[in-house]
Amino acid sequence: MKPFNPLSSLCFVCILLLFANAESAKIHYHDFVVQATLVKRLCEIHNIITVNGKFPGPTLEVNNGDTLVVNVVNRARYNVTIHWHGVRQMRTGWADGPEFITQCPIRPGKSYTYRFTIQGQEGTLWWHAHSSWLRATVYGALIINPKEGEFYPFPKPKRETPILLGEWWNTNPIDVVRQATRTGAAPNISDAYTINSQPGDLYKCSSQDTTIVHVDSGEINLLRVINAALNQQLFFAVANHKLTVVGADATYVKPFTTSVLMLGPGQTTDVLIKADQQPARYYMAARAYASAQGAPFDDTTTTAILEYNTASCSTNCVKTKPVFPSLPAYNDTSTATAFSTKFRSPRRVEVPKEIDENLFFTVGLGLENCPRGAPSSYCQGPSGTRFTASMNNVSFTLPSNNSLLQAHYQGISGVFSTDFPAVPPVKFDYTGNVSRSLWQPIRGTKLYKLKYGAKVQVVLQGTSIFSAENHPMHLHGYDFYIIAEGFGNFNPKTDTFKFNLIDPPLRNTASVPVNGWTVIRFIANNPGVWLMHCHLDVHITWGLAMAFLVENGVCESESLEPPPLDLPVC
Ligand SMILES: *[C@@H]1O[C@H](CO)[C@@H](O)[C@H](O)[C@H]1NC(C)=O
Ligand SMILES: *[C@@H]1O[C@H](CO)[C@@H](O)[C@H](O)[C@H]1NC(C)=O
Ligand SMILES: *[C@@H]1O[C@H](CO)[C@@H](O)[C@H](O)[C@H]1NC(C)=O
Ligand SMILES: *[C@@H]1O[C@H](CO)[C@@H](O)[C@H](O)[C@H]1NC(C)=O
Ligand SMILES: *[C@@H]1O[C@H](CO)[C@@H](O)[C@H](O)[C@H]1NC(C)=O
Ligand SMILES: *[C@@H]1O[C@H](CO)[C@@H](O)[C@H](O)[C@H]1NC(C)=O
Ligand SMILES: [Cu+2]
Repeated sequence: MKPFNPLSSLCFVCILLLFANAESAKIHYHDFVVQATLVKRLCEIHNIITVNGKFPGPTLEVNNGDTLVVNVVNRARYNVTIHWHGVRQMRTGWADGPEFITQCPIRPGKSYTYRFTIQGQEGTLWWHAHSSWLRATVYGALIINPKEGEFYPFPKPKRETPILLGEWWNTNPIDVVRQATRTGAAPNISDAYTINSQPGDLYKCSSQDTTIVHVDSGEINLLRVINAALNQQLFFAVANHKLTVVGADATYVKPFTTSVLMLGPGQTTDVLIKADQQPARYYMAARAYASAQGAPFDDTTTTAILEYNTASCSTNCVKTKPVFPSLPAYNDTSTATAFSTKFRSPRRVEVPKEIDENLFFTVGLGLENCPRGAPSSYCQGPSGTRFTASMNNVSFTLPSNNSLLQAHYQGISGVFSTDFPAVPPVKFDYTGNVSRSLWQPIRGTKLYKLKYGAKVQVVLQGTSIFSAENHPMHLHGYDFYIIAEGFGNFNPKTDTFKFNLIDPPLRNTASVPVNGWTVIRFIANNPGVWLMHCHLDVHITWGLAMAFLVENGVCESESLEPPPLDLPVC
């Protein structure tokens, strides 16, 4: 670490910033005990991993500017870490959570306290385990209200309801991913989707426990919809009711009305729903947006019930059958696109204009040839291969004896390299019929280094290697502007004109269209090591990830904080 000189004039401004904005902020203390818990779903009892025995896990509610101190105690038999999805974690990368990226895992019997402050974010985020596939059951909502004395940019709704969309396996999800890693085949698809952890009426043994959202006629409810599913983009709709989108990923958006939402895993969408229909019972339902042609997927539908209070009855009365919403076809890419291109910031925003780092990353699947001498049981992918995935032809491998952030901070070499390519090593027709000779990426733990304050543009280009599909790309430690998206190969000559540099939406997870591309921009003003990855856990398992190493700026307020004393070691 360079010595910090507070007298340097550059740092003067930083210090002022450091002490501004401290007044009404609160500190919230929580204990998260990660533990095995018996739950019954789909007629079977399973021992799942939860936080505090709750499924979904506890909802955290704070105000913008508050600090969270969460002591995570691991009483489960797996390594675990918790990620605070979408929280900027300014200078507090140690609290971000992805295992072997910003920390070593919390081993069974151990604990770690995450400390971080919410700065300038309002709306809905969530938290989830970020080790192996534990997030299948270890997740919950993180609600950020405006600062005290400040208000939503829309009339305060009468009620607010978190709607967590999840995915359920009739078996241990850790066994599912371990089997896939052992065989190289695609992991088993799930058995159900869930709303607030309940599959709902359309599944066996589930009607009793269907999630019910009560409303009074005429009132407005704010639904905070979170896609916590492991491997599936989901459409969501409520019968007979329009939804007014007012926020996403904890930023406000220019309100627009729609009858259906599409969320990739990791994304949140805040919608206002007015109880302006006949008092009755209406289904809210979610099911797959499955963009990959021919790939198997869970085609079941989860439901909850929006129940007008005058239409509810407690005993001795027959409940009317709820009205069912119309949902798009599983492969309805036009509806998904029409929805995602409606997002705008509420007003003009400062999008970085002069770009310092013009990056082009391909994202997609691949197949790895069976290593010489490996048993066929190890190569159960298509034609005796193993599934893989990559960005710019690098399939990301996690270190196993250190975290990237610790290795960076302590200057330990041999854990990662900083030669992640700025552009694909080979240019080809990304969305065409790609030659088989290009399908096998290399493996590596490669980071891309960014100077503090660099203005970054990344074109995320989907490939059609093996099969094209929509990838929900998530960047840790940042929100980014989504300035354009489109189909086919990105063409800088013709597509640059489509850039929205006026009022693009600010998000932490972008759905890269199937056979298409998305362009994002951000300023690298948060030092640390930040994972960028597909939020389909099946794809991150195969290596669809990379990480940025953002250097410190000149003064303390632009530098990564020192690690907490209880940071787990490997
Ligand atoms: C995955 O599915 C196959 C076929 O149905 C089954 O034999 C196997 O046990 C499943 N794996 C796990 C981990 O449940
Ligand atoms: C969607 O699937 C249906 C049948 O499953 C098929 O007829 C249709 O062509 C598909 N549409 C697209 C855009 O792939
Ligand atoms: C840590 O792992 C890396 C590669 O995974 C290896 O090169 C390095 O020698 C290991 N370091 C120690 C201390 O085991
Ligand atoms: C794709 O290209 C290969 C040769 O590179 C050819 O054998 C195959 O028929 C092509 N497939 C399609 C659908 O055009
Ligand atoms: C990825 O790298 C491997 C190994 O060099 C090469 O065989 C393959 O063609 C490359 N694919 C692409 C898309 O660059
Ligand atoms: C648990 O974490 C330790 C590092 O702290 C690692 O060595 C070990 O391989 C991990 N176990 C599993 C099952 O990933
Ligand atoms: Cu993906």
